[in-house]
Amino acid sequence: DQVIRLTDYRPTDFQLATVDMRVQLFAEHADVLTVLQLERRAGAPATADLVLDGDELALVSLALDGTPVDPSQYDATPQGLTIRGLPESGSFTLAIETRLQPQLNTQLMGLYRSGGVWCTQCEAEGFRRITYFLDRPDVLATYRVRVEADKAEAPVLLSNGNPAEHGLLDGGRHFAVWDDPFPKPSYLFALVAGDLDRLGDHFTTMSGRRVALDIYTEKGRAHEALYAMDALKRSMVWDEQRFGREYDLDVFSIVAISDFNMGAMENKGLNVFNHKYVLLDSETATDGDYAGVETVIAHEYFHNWTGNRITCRDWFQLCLKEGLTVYRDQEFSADERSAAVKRIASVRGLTAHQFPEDQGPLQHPVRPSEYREISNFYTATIYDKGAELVRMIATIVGQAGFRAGMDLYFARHDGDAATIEDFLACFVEATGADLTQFALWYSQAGTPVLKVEERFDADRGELTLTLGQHLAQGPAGTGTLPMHIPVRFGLVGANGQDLVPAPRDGAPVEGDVIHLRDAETTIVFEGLGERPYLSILRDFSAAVALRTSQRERDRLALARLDGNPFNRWRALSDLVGEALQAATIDARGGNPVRLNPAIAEALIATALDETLEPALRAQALSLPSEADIARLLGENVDPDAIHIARDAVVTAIGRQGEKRFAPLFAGLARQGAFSPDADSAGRRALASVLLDFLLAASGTPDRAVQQFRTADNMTEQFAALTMLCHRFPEDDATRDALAAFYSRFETNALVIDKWFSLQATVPSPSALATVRALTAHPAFRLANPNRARALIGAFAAGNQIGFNRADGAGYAFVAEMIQALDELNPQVAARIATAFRSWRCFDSGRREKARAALAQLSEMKGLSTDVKDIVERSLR
Ligand code: DPP
Ligand code: ZN
Repeated sequence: DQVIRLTDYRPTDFQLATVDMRVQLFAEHADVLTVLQLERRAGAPATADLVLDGDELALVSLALDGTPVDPSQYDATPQGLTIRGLPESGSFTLAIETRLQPQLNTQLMGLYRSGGVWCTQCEAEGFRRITYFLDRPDVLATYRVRVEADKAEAPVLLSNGNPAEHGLLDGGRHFAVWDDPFPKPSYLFALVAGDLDRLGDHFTTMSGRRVALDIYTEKGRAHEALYAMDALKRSMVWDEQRFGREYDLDVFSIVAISDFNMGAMENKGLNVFNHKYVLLDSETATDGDYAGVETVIAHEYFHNWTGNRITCRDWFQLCLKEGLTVYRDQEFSADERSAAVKRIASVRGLTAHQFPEDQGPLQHPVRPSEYREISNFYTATIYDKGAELVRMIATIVGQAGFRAGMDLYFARHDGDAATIEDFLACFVEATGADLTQFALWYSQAGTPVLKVEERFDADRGELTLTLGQHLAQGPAGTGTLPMHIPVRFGLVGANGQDLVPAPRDGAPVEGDVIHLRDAETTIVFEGLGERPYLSILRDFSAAVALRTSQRERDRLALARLDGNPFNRWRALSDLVGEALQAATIDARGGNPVRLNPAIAEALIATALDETLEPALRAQALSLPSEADIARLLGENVDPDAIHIARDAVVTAIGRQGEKRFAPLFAGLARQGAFSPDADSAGRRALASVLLDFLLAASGTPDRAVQQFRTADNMTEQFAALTMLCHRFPEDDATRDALAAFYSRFETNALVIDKWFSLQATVPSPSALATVRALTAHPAFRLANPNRARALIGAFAAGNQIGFNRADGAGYAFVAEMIQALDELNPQVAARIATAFRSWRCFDSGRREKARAALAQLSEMKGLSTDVKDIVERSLR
C-alpha cells in the first residue's frame, strides 16, 4: 500500500468545469453515464495523460467529444482509467459509462442499497466507486444529474442542488433532473431514490428567500423527524445570527438511512443521515439521543459553509472543515442549552476519546502529514482536538477578533479548496495576532503537559505562578517545541468573588488569559491582601493535561466557591479522580477500599446545591468511568481492580448520602407531560445518577425495577434497565426486564441497538459469553453498521473488564469479529479495531495477549488496507 504525503501535493494537470450524469437504476444493476467537460491546465505538460481514479469499477464505454476512444488510447482497470493523447488546449468532453451493482455493495461506499432505498456515500473516496473521476477535493465542478428508476419502486428521486425537470418514461419508469449551481468536489455528490415518506416544512432566510425543507424517512416514520426539523430550523437561524451565514439553494433535504457508515454526511443540499440522528420520539429515544440529533443536524447544516462553500484542498486539511464545524456545533449547543454543561460534556468527551488516541500508538497531528487510508483519519484528533484549536484561536484573538477573522475567511475563500494556512492567515490579517507559534498545534502530535506551581508570599502580598509545558516525543515522531498555550484563569477570594489580578509589568497576561509561549514562565501577581485560590485553565482553554500541586483543601474550596462553573466541576472531578486511583491501588493490594468522607461530602453538597442547575449537578456526580481511571493510572493497569474500586467508591458515597439523596430523588419526579428540553433533561440526568447511588447503597434492585415498569419515556426506562444490567446482572428481575424490553421494541432497530449494546457493556467476566451468544441472535446483522457497533463495538470500546479479560479471550473474540466484518465493510471493521489502541497501558499479562491478537490479525490474508493500517500502527 502506498503512503500519501502532504508534501507531494500538486494540482491536477486537467481542470474540470462541469459534470453531467445520467444514473439509471434497475433491480440488479445501475448504469451510469458521466460526461465531463475538461481542459488541460495552463502550464501543464502537453503530453500528460489524464489519470482518473476508480475503485472496483467496470468500464462500459468511453467517448471523446462524442467519438468512441480507440482502446489503444486508454487503459481501464477496476482501480483507474488512464487516457493518452488528449487535446493540448481547448476544452473537450469525455463520456464515461460504467455499470454498477449497488445491491452487492456491502462496503456502503459509493452507490448502495439500504432497505430497498438507493443511496450514496462519497466522502472521502466513494465517488470513484460510481465512475472514473478526478476524485479529490480540490477538483470542483457544477453538476447536473438525471436519475431514472421505476416509479412505483422509487417515487422519490433526489440529487444535489435545485430540482430542474421531472417526467414519465416508458415501462412505468420516471426521471428527475437536479442542477447544482455551486461548484463542488465529488465527495459532496449524493443521489437517493426510493419509496420514502416526507416531512415538509420551509424556512425564510434573513434576506427573505424561501427554502423548502424536506426530511425523508422510511414509510410511516415521518412524524419521528419533527424534532430533527425543529433542530434544523434553529440551526439555520443561529448560523445567520452568529456567523452571518445564509442558506443558498431553494431546497435543503435530509434523508434518513438505516445502513450508514458514519453519523451523517453533508452532501450539498442533500444530507444523508444515519437514521439514528434523525428519527426519535420520547418513547424510543433518550435525552442523550435528542441532544445527539440536535448536534448532528446542526453540524451537517453548518458544513454548508464550512466544508461545502469553502472546502479542503486535500485530505490532510480535513480538520479545516471538521474541527471548525465541530467548534460551530459546540457553540450552537452551548447557546441552545447550557454553556457550562455543554463545555463539561465536550471536555469529558475529549479526554475520554482524544487523549487516549493522542497518547497511544494511533497518535497523529491535527493536520497529519501522511496517511495510508484516509477513512481512518475521521478521528477524535481531527474532529475534537481540531475544534479545541479553533477555540484556542478564539481565546487568543477574542470573540470580536474571531468573528472578524471568520468573516474574512468566508469572503476571501468562498468557492475555494483551502488550507489551514489560508484559515490562519485570515485571523492574522483581521486582528494583527501572531499565530506563527500557535500553528505548531497543527503539526505536533501529543497532549502537552501543563504544569502549574504556586507560591504565596503573605508579607509581600504576592502570588508567584510557575507554568511549564512539556510535550513528549510519541510514536508519530512529530516535533516537541513549546507551543502558544492560552491559559484562562481566575484568582478566587475567600468569599468566592474573583479578585482583580495585577500581574507584574511585562508578564504575558491579557485580562484573564496567560499566554504561555516558553517552556517555562514565572508570573507574579501583586497587591493581594489574602491568599487567593487559583482557578487555572478555566473552561479548559487549551487541550493540555494539567498537573498542579494544589492541595486537597484548596480543591475542596474551589469545588464550593469557584465562580467558573466548569472549574468548579473540575475541582471536584480531580478530587474524585485521585480518590479513585488511590482506591484502585487499595483494591489491587487486596485491601479494603477507603474514601475520604470529605470528598463524599463535597459531592453530596453539590448534589443538594439548588443554586446549580440540575444538569451541572448530574455532571459533578457522574464519576470518572473505568476507562477514565485506567487513563489516569497510565500504566500497568488492572481493569478488575478498577472495577472493584469504583464500585466500592460509589457504594461509599451512596451510603453516606442515602438519607439526603432519597428525598432529592423523589422531588425530581416530573409533574405534567414529558418534554425533551434541556432543563427537563437535566432533572432526569440528576435523578438518574442519584438512583444509581441509591441502588448501590441499598444493594437491592427494587427502585430500578419500579422505575423500569412505570417510566413513560425511554430516558427513564433505559436508565433503569442499564442499572439493573450493570448492578444486578444475575437477578431474575433483570432477565425479565431485558426480555420485556426486547418484545416491546422488537420492530424498532434503533431501540434494539440499545438492547444489544447494553448487554455488551455489562461489567462482568461473563459478558463475553453473552456477546458471543448474541452474535447468533436472529436480530444480529454484522452487515448493518449500527448493529455491529452496538454489539461488537460497544463490547470492545465500552467494556473494560470484558474486553480486557486477563485470559485474552476478549481480545481474541474481537479480533475474530473484526476479520469477519472486514470482508463486508472494512471501514467499520477498522473503526472497531481502534479499541486496541490503549493495549500498552495494561499489565504485562494482558499486554502480551493483546499483542498476540493484533499480531495474528495483521498476518491474516486478504485484510483490507483500512484494518491493516490500524493494526500495524497499533503495534508500532
Ligand atoms: N459526514 C461526516 C461529518 O460531517 C464527514 N464529513 O463529520
Ligand atoms: Zn463534519
